[in-house]
Amino acid sequence: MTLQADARLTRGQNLTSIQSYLLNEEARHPGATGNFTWVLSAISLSAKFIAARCRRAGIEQVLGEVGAENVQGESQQKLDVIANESLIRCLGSRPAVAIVASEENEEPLILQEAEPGCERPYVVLFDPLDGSSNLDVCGGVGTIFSILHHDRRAPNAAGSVLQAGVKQVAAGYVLYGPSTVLVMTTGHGVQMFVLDPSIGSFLLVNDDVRIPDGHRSYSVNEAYLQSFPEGYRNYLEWTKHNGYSQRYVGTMVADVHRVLMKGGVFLYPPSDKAPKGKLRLLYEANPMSFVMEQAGGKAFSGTERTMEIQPTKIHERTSVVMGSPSEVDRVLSFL
Ligand code: P6P
Repeated sequence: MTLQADARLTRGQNLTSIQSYLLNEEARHPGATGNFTWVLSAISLSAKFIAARCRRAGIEQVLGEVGAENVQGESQQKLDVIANESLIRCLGSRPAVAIVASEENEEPLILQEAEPGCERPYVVLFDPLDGSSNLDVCGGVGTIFSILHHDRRAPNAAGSVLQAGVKQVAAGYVLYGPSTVLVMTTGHGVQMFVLDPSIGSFLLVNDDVRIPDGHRSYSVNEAYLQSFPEGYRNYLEWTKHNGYSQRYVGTMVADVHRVLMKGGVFLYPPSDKAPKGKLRLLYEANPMSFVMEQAGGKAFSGTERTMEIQPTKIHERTSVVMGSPSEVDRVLSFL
């Protein structure tokens, strides 16, 4: 056998893991310290752990509620807690992560005072298990993450967390469905990876995800239709006479991923039950908006671009309209 690799034996095997992708990207930035790569690899490691636990949820006694409520007043699922702890532990082991903020924690956690040597430590915000109430019915659930630079001038941890979405240096999500998909952006387009459980690696399947335009489909919980503001009701009435389909899982990651793959629009308007909208600005709307915009889509909260909203509270909520540019424009025209 000659020494050079005999490609015939591995032809067609995808061997671009998320680690090799990130290291290649890092090599393209001469000043890179590797800290950013470490943070993303921590998220990837935690995602593999969460995926494994979700796969066995019905076997291990981790379904159901823990009997406690989270800061949102929502009953915590056991896997919410497991996912949250895995992310905190994986990120906590990285010197470059100064602060984490989670849907499951009232206040941000200061993992370590930023080491003097670490010139640009990061803040990582996440929803550890979005849509976890779907777990008991084997529905798609997800992890959403957003990465910011730690703002040392901020008076406290919360101050460093409260940055507008345009300040994100990276964002993405993991969808735990029939396969486990990790979609991310660092501001240079959108990359998609799929977990190959046989080798335990996320493999690159698309290095430039673009949202299709022109697909007549919308995703909203129409049970609240009567309490939506008039503009949204008029748009949804219009769709009924113009050949639209409707899809809704009830997990933002699953619904938005379908819109990213197929086109259309995802809506969570204000309602009587959620006057500002239900979704959280910092660790749901902003990261998903970053991905959507980087894939050629649009993301608004009412008539305001979501990523330009200046947050005032960690768990503040917002309404959401995101998807194909022409469909978002159509919704906005009704608002
Ligand atoms: P509703 C899940 O609880 C979640 O936070 C998002 O993942 C999802 O888009 C939304 O709430 C679903 O809310 O009111 O339709 O059940």
